[in-house]
Amino acid sequence: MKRFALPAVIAVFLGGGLWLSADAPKPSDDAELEQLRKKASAGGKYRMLIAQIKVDNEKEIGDFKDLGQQSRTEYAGFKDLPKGYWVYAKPYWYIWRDLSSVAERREKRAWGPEQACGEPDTNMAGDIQTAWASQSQDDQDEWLLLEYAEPVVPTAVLVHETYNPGALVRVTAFKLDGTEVELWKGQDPTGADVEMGVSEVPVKADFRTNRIKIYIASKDVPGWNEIDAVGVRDKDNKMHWATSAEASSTYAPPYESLPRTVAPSPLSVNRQQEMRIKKLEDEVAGLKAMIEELKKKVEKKDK
Ligand SMILES: [Ca+2]
Repeated sequence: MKRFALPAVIAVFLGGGLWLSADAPKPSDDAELEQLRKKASAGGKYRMLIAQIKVDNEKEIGDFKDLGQQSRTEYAGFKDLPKGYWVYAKPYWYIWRDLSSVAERREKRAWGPEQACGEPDTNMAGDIQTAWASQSQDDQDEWLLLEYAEPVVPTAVLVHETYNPGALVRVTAFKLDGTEVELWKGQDPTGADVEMGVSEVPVKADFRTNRIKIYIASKDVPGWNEIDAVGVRDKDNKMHWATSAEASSTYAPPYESLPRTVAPSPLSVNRQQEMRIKKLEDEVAGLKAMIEELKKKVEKKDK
């Protein structure tokens, strides 16, 4: 794991035999950056990278530091940082959402972003809990960030839309140095007039990525715009499915509010049923309001 420190030291010595001020090594290619990302995951201890910031000078810290969970939102000039597990692998701070050991034991919550992981498993259109749903139907635009096991050069992103499709407007990828790059922007290939669809977006990238972010114009397409899976096709035509996911919001309750269980307990099944009923009630309330409005319009016309 000292592979990075060593070339840097050699480079400094070769470069005139002087100790230069602790400038960060410049990871130049994807392979190096991937090694760095692996190192920053502390041997797979962490997963779901939610932020990566470059901070060259961490003299106190050295080349590597597993700092543990932090809730600070600002650091070294960066703002709005998410709460998570901080690991320094020079020259980046990586902020991870999950401890792998905890995440692996978790069951998928109904409509949680984790429902967008893995292969498609929602085989019909509808408000079905094996797909990700945002918290509200149309209150804000949404995004879904997918993490994949291995970085690949993507040639297409396939978004499986299973309820109120047609809201996909943008696809980006994160380079291994943390930069977000737009791969596609436009009108959803799946129209809002169909029940479900797979939006295949061809993309061109000259870098490897294991994090794809999709943007959903939820305000423009009425109802929950649910996503069942997001596949990435690589240049060898191989499909990859996400291993972790994070979203702008979710209809699922926070994990902290759920009973801690390894297998689904009757309690959590009840809770999921409660959530489902609550969601149906919300929809009914929305429909009632719509009917009332229509009634008023009709009455006005009659007058
Ligand atoms: Ca919507």
